[in-house]
Parts: sequence; structure tokens; C-alpha cells
Amino acid sequence: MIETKLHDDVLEIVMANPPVNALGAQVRQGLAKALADAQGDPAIKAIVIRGAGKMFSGGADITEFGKPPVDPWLPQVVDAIEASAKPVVAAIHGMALGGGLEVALGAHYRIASPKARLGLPEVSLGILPGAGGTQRLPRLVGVETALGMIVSGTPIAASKAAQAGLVDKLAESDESLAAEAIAYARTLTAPRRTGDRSVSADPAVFEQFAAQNARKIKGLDAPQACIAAVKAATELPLDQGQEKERALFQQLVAGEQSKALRHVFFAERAAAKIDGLPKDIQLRPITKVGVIGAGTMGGGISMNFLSAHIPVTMVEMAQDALDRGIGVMRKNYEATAAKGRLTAEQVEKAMGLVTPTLDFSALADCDLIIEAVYENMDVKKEIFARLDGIAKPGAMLASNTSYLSIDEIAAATTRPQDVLGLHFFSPANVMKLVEVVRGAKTAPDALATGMDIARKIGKVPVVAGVCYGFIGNRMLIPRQANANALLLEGATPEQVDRVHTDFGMPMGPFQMADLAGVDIGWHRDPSRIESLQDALCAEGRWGQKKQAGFYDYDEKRRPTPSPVVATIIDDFRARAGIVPRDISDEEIMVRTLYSMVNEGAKILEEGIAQRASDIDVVWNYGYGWPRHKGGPMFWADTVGLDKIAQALTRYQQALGAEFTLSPLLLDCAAQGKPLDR
Ligand code: T1G
Repeated sequence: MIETKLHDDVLEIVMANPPVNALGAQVRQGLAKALADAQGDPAIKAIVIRGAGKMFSGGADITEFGKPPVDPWLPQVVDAIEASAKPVVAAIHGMALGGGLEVALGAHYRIASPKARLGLPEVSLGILPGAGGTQRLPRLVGVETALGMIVSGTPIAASKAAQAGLVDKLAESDESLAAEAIAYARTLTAPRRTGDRSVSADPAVFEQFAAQNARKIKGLDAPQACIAAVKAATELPLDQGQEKERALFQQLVAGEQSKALRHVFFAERAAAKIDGLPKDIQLRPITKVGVIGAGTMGGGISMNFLSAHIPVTMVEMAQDALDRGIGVMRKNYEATAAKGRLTAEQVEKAMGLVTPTLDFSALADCDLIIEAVYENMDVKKEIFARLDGIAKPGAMLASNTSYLSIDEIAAATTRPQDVLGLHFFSPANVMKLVEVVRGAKTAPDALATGMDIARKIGKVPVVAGVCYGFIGNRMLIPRQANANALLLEGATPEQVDRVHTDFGMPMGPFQMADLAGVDIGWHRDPSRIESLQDALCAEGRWGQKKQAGFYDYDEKRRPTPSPVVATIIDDFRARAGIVPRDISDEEIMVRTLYSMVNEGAKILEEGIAQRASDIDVVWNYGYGWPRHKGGPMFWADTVGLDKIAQALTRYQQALGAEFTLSPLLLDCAAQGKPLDR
């Protein structure tokens, strides 16, 4: 865990705890011992601390949280580093995050390789830097930079860290870092303790920062605590500031929000694992991708590969559609460049990698072909039958379908083992989630390659089995059905949506319908009015794109309740003989959110999702579920499965004749165990 090596008069201490040099108990004990031994060794004039493998350190060992603490605590180790009578240099490569950066802050000097990144991401775990980071960082870089780093949790590049005073020297490269650090340490004659510095700031700076970030930190405990801790650094000496920091840390780490955020952290990594598949399964090489369809989804999907420098052959049926698709992609890239997040040459490079064509046979040399045409099974089967005769052997054939059966699509080919679903979420070049849908005959290596390529293009992939709507959209079905029923029974679109946005969702069911398009799935016959959706679509109220849906929209797409919709709902009630009643927020919560949890339990029972935390990842990354509430399945456990089961039973009639309680949910409730298979 800790290796030491003496280079003449400089001791090199190496943290070796793969894969991220997490600062678990053994690492802390080893660090503390090596430091203490060095103090008493007259041959040692200076000390270098370095990380083995790919990074300096990914921080404290998150798996230790919630368990009885083991001495020495990380703050004690960092204080011991700073107290060293001999100069200590931190040699940083890869990442120095959280407690890892705090170890480096305890050092007297810091040298970093050019590609290194340094950050304090604790806020994304619902905590704050708890080993002196909120006290030492502002003393080094000033309050403004420290607040920005600690409250956002976003790492900064070594070059920026050097400009800010966080890093003293930049090494030539990763390879030369260790030698340069030892040479640098040899030139140092005395410690330089950050804790001896002081930092001051106008107290108003903290209120202003909180106000400027109000929207981002609303309802979250950790950001406020981070601000308070940094403020303490400007008011108290180091040891008292550390006491304030520790008190805030203990409060946060025991709180529901941090437990949820840590759950999300591990859930995302667990989702990458496919039960039953060897970790080292041979993947299929993906060097060229084909995308069929240049619409919103096809364009967004293509951008993901182009941005990852993977060439795309984009096929359409008509030249104007192809031109439009290419134009939209360029416009999207240029909008990103206008925000300074891309250079003009990067835009040209990405656009230079796409080959637009009307010629289907151009797909013959693609390793992965993604069909992204509209949701019609006959069209998809016809496309896959054609692909079967064109695609090279071993090419993977994927559908971006958001509901339909991958097995039925695969059956249109002679190679079902090569067929899978890659369900992207709109806008596909932005949303991180990809549901990787495994058909009954999808080959294991094809599935593993689907997961791998999704990660390579910066997505968060989750394995889903074949059912109508897979994981996320299937859970939307009871939510939307109940939301529509609640409108007819007396609720308003804004009341239903408010329950969801107050809960923490970015938008409610009707705001989401207006954004996506009320006309999705509409039969296009304005004379046929059998549902609220039919009635709105017949009136041309197709959502935001028509400035009218469940809400009215102004030119800036700001929503207001619509009297027209209220009348349409009233007419529907009258025709159905429904007398509207007052609907409580609690009923809306049960019938739209608890019913989603029930559907999630069924998805688990049927093996459509590998594990409950996968369902949480789908909702975090596909629908904006508030991360500090973990995900629908984690949240259900915090609500209490018995409470959920009882509430659903209470509303059984309103939920409809076809509603059934998940046996798994009932079983877990009865046994008092978390909702999982
Ligand atoms: N503790 C325990 N396990 C960790 C870990 C950590 N800090 N970081 C990663 N892992 C595991 C991860 O679960 C996975 O396990 C494997 O390592 C590879 O991770 C006192 C209290 C460092 C950028 O928030 O952001 O310090 O799935 O797939 O893509 O103030 O890991 O293989 O079994 O993510 O190369 C603050 C969290 C902690 C950083 C590397 N630190 N980690 O990304 O690998 S709190 C963080 C990351 C703290 C102090 C406080 C990333 C990474 P498995 P990976 P990667």
C-alpha cells in the first residue's frame, strides 16, 4: 500500500493502492509511519509523496464511510505531513481529488505533470473536503477560486492550478515527474506550511456567491456547508477552522443526501458490469459507425461518435433530409464553439468525419450500424432485412428504438446474435444515458461491445432486457396514465407538474410531454378524438414546438396555464360524466411516483434490469431524477416499502383494474429489506 525509496537524501513515499490510490486505512497508516520514520532519520533531508499507477490519488476511500473510523483519520495524516520538519513535496500526475488533493495541500510544495487535474469533488457526494481542504485551499489560492472549486467540485488543469498558486512547478511529463520532484525536493531547505498563512475576505463575498449560485444549490445541504467552511477559513486560525470543517463534515456524511449521492456514485459503476460475463471478454473493434436517419436522433447520435473522433457514414432516404441533418449537426457544434467549449478547427474536424450519403450500400464497411428512423416496426424490420444483406460479417446492428422489441427486429435478419438496442435519450448528443438492450439472441461480445462503445463516447450505459419501453420509458407508462387520469378527475396540469418539480424533477409529466411533443404516437387523424392527447393534437396543440400544448408558450417558450386546455378537459369530463373533485398532492405523488416504483419492481422481477441500482442510474441520467434522492428505487427504500405498498393499495381503484402490486415489492416490504432481486 505504501512503498518507500531513498534517493540519496530524499525519501520517496509512494501510495500504491490500485486502481485509484484511495486513502484507505492501510494507506493512511503507511503514510503516517513513513513520515514519522523520516523525521528521525538524519540521512533524509526532504520527502516526496507520489501516487503509483494512473494517478496521485482519487481521495478518501468512500467505501469506508458509515463504518467505524480507523486511526489515523485523514485530517491527522494531512496535519502530520504539514508538521514535518523536513520539506515535503507532492508529485502529482493523473488526478489528485478530494482527500488526495488534501494530502497534497498538507505538503509544503507541489509539482504536477502537465496533464494532471486537481479537484475537491466532495460536494458531488453530498459532503465537503473533510481533511483541511476548505481551510488550506483558500489560504493558497484565495477565497474566490477556492469557493469555485469546492462548491462546483470541478477539477482544474495543472496549468490553471499553477496560475492560481496551487501548484509550484509543472514537470515536463508524467514520465519525468518522479525524477523532477526528487531534484526539486533536493533544492528545498525548509518546510513552507500553508496552515501558517491567513486569508481574509469581505463577509459579503459569501452571501453574493450563494446568491449567484442559488439555482444550482437550491435544496442541497453540501454546497451551503462548503461556503460556511470556507468562510470559517477567513475568520479562524487553522485548527479552529478545521474543527468547524469536521463538524460540518460529520453532519453531512450522516445525512440522507450524502447517502443518496454516494449510492449514485457506486450505482453508475455497478451498471457497467454485466452479470455472468467475464470482465475481459474480447470486444469487437469499432472503427467506423453507420447511422441510418439524419433526424433529431440520428444527428445527435452521430455527433457523439464524431466528437469521439470515430467516422460516421450517415444514410438518409432523401437529399433534403440529409442536408437538413448535416446542417443541424454543424449548427449544434457551432453553438458549442460560440460558448468557447470547442474551437473552430475542432468543429471542422468533427464535421469532416461524417460521410452523408443516400447509398445504403455505403454501410458495408461499418463495424456498428445504428438505425434511428421513426418508431414503426415494419419500417425497422425492412431496414434490418436490407442491412442483413449489406453489412459485413460481425458488424453490430443496433436500433435506437425507445419501446419496440429487439427480438422482433433481430428476427428480420439472419444474424440475431449481432443485433441489439442502443436507446439514446433526446437530445442524444447531450443526455448521458444509453439503454443497451440485449435481445434473447444478442451475443455476449456484442452486448459487451455495446456497453464499451457507449462509455467511449462519454455515455452512461445500462443493460436492459426486451420489453415495451425497456426500463425508463416503461416506468413512464403508469406515471403518464395516472397523470392523464388525474386531469380528468379534477387536477390541473400545473398541479400535477408542481408535485414533480417540488420533488426535485426538472419538469413534470405535462411539461415533459410539451417538450418532447404531445403528438408523439398520435394517429394523425384529427377527427378521431378518444383521449386528451387526441383532443390537443386535433387543435394543433403539439407542445412547445407549436407554442401550445398542455400549456401556452410565449416566444421565449415560457409556459402559462392554458384556458383552452382547461375547456378541453372540462368537455372531456362532461362527455365522460366525470364530476371533478379536489385532488391532493399526496394522491398525485402516490399515483405517479409510487406507481413508477411499483413498475420498477416488476422490471426487476422480470430480469429486465440486472439490479435495482441500474434503474436508479437510468432515472438519474435519462430523466433528471434529483441525484440527492438517489433514484426511484433508492428513494423507495427511504420512503419505506411498506408505506408505498399500503398507499398503492389505498388507491387501488383509482389506479385502475389492470393495476397489480409487484410481488417483489410486497415481499421486500414484508421482510424489511431493500428493494432488489
Ligand atoms: N473510494 C473508493 N473507491 C473508489 C474511489 C474512492 N474515492 N474512487 C474510485 N473508486 C473505485 C470505483 O468505485 C471503481 O470500483 C474503481 O475505483 C475505478 O473507479 C476526506 C472525504 C478517481 C476520477 O469523489 O471520480 O476524499 O467498480 O471506474 O473512470 O475530503 O473514480 O472497479 O469496483 O471511476 O478511472 C473524493 C471519486 C472522495 C473521486 C477515476 N473523491 N472517484 O475514474 O475509474 S471523498 C472522489 C472518481 C474524500 C476527503 C473526502 C473516479 C476517478 P469498481 P472508476 P476512473
